Amino acid sequence: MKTIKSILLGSLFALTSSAYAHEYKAGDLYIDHPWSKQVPPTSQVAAAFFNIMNHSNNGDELISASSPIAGKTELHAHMHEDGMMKMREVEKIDIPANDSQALKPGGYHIMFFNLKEVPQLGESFPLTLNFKHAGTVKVEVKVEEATYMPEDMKEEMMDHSKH
Ligand SMILES: [Cu+2]
Repeated sequence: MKTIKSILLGSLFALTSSAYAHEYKAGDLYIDHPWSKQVPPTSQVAAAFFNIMNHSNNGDELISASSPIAGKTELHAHMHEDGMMKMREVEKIDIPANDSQALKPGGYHIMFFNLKEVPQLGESFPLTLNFKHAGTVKVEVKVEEATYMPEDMKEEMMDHSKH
């Protein structure tokens, strides 16, 4: 028999359709294709990535995030320290005026801890983003395969391989 808790958590997930564009707007900010890398069903952690375009003459900041799937949600950065890649929590993620900021593997990301239920491939889960100026926007994060890479990252790698 299903517990009430698992029924409630189960309803947080929905199958996403590729028929509609997966893009969100918060003021002058455009958030493109929020996605998460598939993790094992026993994982306690997951991460989310997306590109933010700022069509405003003023800079903005992503100041916090939250999701019902996680006990704790943090803004993270990856950085080189003593020759090693480490990740740590940051207070905010800057979004420059008339520019974009990419959250991607190896860079800035949203980190989920103490997962209450692990979203599986093909599912999506809600994420609330709080911006200093643009305010709050709720997006759906789509779970992608472990090998998934966004178009802009593919292009970056192609550029590097030319040199
Ligand atoms: Cu992290």
